[in-house]
Amino acid sequence: MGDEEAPWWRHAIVYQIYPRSFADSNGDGVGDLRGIIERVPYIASLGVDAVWLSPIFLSPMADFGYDVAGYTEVDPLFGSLGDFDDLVATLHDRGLRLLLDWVPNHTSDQHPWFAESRSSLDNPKRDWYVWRDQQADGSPPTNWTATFKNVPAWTHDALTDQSYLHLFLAEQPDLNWSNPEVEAAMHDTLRFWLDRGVDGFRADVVHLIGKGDDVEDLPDDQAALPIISVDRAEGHERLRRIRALLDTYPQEPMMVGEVNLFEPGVTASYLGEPGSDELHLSFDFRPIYLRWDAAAFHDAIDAIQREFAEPHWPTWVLSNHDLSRHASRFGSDARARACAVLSLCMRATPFLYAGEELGLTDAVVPDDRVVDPAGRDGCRAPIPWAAAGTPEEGHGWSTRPWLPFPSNAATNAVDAQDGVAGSILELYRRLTELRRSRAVLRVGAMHVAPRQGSLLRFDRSSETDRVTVLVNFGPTPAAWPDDVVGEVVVRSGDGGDRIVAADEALLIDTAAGAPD
Ligand code: TEU
Repeated sequence: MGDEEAPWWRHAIVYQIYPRSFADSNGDGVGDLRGIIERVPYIASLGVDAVWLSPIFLSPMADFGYDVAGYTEVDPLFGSLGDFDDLVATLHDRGLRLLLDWVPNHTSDQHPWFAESRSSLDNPKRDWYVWRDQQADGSPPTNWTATFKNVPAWTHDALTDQSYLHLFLAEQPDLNWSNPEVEAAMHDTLRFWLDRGVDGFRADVVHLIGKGDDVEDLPDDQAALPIISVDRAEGHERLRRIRALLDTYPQEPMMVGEVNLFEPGVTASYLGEPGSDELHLSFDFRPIYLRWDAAAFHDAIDAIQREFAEPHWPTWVLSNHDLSRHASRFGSDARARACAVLSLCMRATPFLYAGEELGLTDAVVPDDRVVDPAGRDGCRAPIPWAAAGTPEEGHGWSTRPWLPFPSNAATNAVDAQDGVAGSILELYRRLTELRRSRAVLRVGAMHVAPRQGSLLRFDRSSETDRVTVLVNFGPTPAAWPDDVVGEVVVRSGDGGDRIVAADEALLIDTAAGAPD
């Protein structure tokens, strides 16, 4: 697909903000929408194109917003609908798009729909959720286990002596997507935000909407974690109807789905046929589970590029709010810097998790500060805007925030890196600027070279331009392959002439040496 015709989301770099931890405008120790508005100049300075906000909706926060009690209300912790409108306007003024996090599989148990559903066997909304009798021996209706706490995915409710399904916490009852009223109500929630000008959605565990009230026992290995097993034809039909709704809006809304499935080709299948009737983009999480190893990266990248070949288009993500940050997983600044080159030169829409541009590591969270039921607090630590502070306080936050700061907050704070040559922040800015100015990095074809020891190599090419990326995953320097002829545009480390240092990545301009 030529550069000009490519839709915006193929060109975009998306920046994920975890609102609780980004910036706090009212001094309650929790980030909010006004805080984000104040930092829009910073976001724009990163050279990203769109912001994805983790959920900001009314929520009792059992899962920090992924338990929604009102899909069309902003939680007062984050601000008001007026603040939201201001955020949209402020971002749009800068040419930045906004994606919201839509949570279609489950609501909060405090959602009025669930309150009604739970109230009696014959309530009109009873069938909006999945209710079943216990088995004769008192055991849960099926063998499914919930994510997070290793408990049954069913909770018994004494009021009506039935159990309801929840693939996550008991506070997150699953909606019954077999019920057309549920589907219609959820479509309305999309319309509400699209009418207010949002540019799209990240759809939480969206493959799970293929499930409705058709729940039966699963083989033991699948029952242990049903969220990575549910892959049903109905999900595709329901996504086609969502896509048809999105396509009626002039802002070309984009939906990127969290598809937590791992069989080869399955995440791409949620883009539909021929790449235009289901999700626009689908997360593929194979990269976030890789160890620092050339062969592992090679094979994952190669598989993703093949499975998401035209007319599909892949995403690329190394960190998010659900698992240890990649600077911590890979364990060194050099590797985090190499990842910046890798991520921003990939044929994919890169999703950056706020703070990765600072090289942030996870926070060390003492037992008495743990708040997440699934142990994910470390990667959700607040952004350090200023170097001055302790693990608990300061760093540009007026009040002690809800979680301690990342372990490298002082050295890697925004004000310690802003404008500082050689900082990882400036490396990210240089790379986003290059991706913007050099179309081959955004939409050029990608060829992944065969495995070559510790060196990963891929080439991006168009009719008029060509670049090569080399990443050395090994502990010792590696030589450039002989046939790579060109000049280094960006290097993440300090290797020498025709040398890639250990844990270093290079972007090389090979256009001059490209064969005609
Ligand atoms: O995550 C789905 C999911 O599969 C993760 O829960 C993952 O398995 C886990 O975090 C690994 O530790 C989405 C959201 O990203 C997550 O934050 C929510 O908690 C979850 O859905 C429920 O809405």
